[in-house]
Amino acid sequence: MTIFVTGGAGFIGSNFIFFMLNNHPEDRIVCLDKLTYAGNLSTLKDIMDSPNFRFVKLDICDREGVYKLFEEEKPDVVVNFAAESHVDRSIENPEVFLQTNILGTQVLMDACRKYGIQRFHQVGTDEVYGDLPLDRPDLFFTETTPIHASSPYSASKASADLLVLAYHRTFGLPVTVSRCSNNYGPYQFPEKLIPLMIANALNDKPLPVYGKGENVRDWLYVEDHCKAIDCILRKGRDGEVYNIGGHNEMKNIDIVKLICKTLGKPESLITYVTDRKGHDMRYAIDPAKIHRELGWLPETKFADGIQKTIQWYLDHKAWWEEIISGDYQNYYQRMYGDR
Ligand code: NAD
Ligand code: TDX
Repeated sequence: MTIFVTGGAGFIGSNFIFFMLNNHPEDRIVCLDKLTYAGNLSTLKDIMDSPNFRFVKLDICDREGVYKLFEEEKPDVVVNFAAESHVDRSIENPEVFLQTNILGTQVLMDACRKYGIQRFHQVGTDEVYGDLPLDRPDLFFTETTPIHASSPYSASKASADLLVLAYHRTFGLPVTVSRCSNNYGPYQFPEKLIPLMIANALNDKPLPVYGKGENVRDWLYVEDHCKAIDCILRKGRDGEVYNIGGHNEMKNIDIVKLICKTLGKPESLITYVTDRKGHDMRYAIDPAKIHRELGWLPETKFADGIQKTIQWYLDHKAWWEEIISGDYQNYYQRMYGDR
């Protein structure tokens, strides 16, 4: 099979490519990535010369470029990771989120319709369901929970999901959608909670916790997410949505304290800053459907995954230091300067 992986120079996409090359060496992977601030080609350096891998710098909104690549490569499967993915940035500047996350997805699906495809898989997020109250630990997101997006990011991802499902119903496009909880692991851009806190702690810089740090996220080790997507590609039913998560809810503040403890840094680095606008309180996935229908279960316990992740950032300082020394600094100043 030839598999198009969009956004493969980012966090989850790159982990997915590594997983697929290791586990399905018979497949050919073509990675399409615009290389925005979040795309880092150095992440893919070890596989650049692999015979069954090709990298193409391409914006998924570039219809002509996308059609040309479909004609040339004739993909069997498309897995769409390409997106603007950071909630805080969507609050600063929503427009690019609508362009990439909605219109880019449409271009890819139009190409699939025009050239034919066995499966278009949309990588979605649990944020489309909005949030759950802290005092109702019995509530979870299922695939039938109503869409109730809070941020421009989640609204754009919800729009994309709806469009993907509409292309299935209207045009018969063979699609699947997955909605995953928060991922953590190697190669996550140091603007997201876990890598940001690790990098700042190692540099003895303040650890900016939004509000009271009581918001709850449901954390999944990135490799478990990759395995779930692979499962859906091979066994999932067309037109279906699958929630992915591992029942691993944690308060932000507890994660930050755990990072301090593991790195031997004082909790006095923790700085409570102004809350995120519209900040979702709690996410919690019910993954019963993917377990029941496809047999998927997460394998990495948080206690192990977080230690592996912290060790990865310790062992790959050059990877994240290069990011922090670049354009990222201006962004950091804009986001945290006035807090
Ligand atoms: P990321 O920001 O690390 O990577 C996004 C990648 O997409 C980057 O390589 C970037 O260069 C590329 N990209 C952006 N715009 C593009 C465009 N117009 N054309 C081509 N490439 C473009 O994101 P991530 O955390 O790896 O997330 C990947 C996907 O998974 C996203 O769709 C996101 O919504 C979804 N998701 C993420 C999480 C999470 O916890 N990180 C959880 C659930 C779902
Ligand atoms: O500096 C920070 N301080 C802080 O308290 C940052 C960056 C975050 N936070 C809080 C906000 C959230 O409650 O930590 C929590 C996690 O924040 P993010 O890492 O920005 O993730 P989140 O907003 O939960 O969204 C993530 O999970 C779902 C991904 O970025 C999305 O792409 C995915 O869809």
